[in-house]
Amino acid sequence: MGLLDKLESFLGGKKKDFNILVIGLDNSGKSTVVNNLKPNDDRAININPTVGFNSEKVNFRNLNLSLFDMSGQSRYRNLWEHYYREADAIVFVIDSSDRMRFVVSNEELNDVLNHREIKDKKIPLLILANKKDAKGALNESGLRNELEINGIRGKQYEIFATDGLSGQGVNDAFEWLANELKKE
Ligand SMILES: Nc1nc2c(ncn2[C@@H]2O[C@H](COP(=O)(O)OP(=O)(O)OP(=O)(O)O)[C@@H](O)[C@H]2O)c(=O)[nH]1
Ligand SMILES: [Mg+2]
Repeated sequence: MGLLDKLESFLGGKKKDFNILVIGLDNSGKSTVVNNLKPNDDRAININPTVGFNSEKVNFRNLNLSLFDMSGQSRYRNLWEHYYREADAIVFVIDSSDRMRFVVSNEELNDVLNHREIKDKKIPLLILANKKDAKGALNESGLRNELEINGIRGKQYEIFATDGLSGQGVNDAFEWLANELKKE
């Protein structure tokens, strides 16, 4: 803990515990990204499609993040909304090489943003254009053009291209998120 953080917590400090909801279509790489945020020794070697959800606690830039890594399979997507009320941030993961499903992904994102529990909540939204290493992947500005984000209403959002396997871009993305959370 840095001196400033110590001083902050001594003074009654700022909130440090945050619930992060990690959502997006199945196979977009949510669990892989979450795994990459863990210390080397704690990382899983194999990642299977998530059943229901998994929760993981990660310390990032002195923040205690509880990551709710939801399953993206259609039959489990109705679970997402049960976590909207408690969410301090949303991470929406898109497979940037899965052009066939951009439309579905976009629809799901807009459904989340227009949900009654989310639409007036001023929480940060981090969009990951994941699998940037994969053949045919759109880069972050390509995805920005492709996405039609409606109902963002006062939320801060940013798009980062990531490779969940190597971790490229993941740190920068969560750095942005941590800074947004620290503003709260
Ligand atoms: N090339 C490449 N493959 C990735 C990347 N991220 C994840 N994958 C692969 O994509 C597949 C799905 O990854 P998961 O992390 O299980 O995806 P998920 O979004 O958690 O899927 P569900 O739990 O079913 O919703 C796995 O085979 C991963 O190895 C990436 O950045 N690049
Ligand atoms: Mg998963």
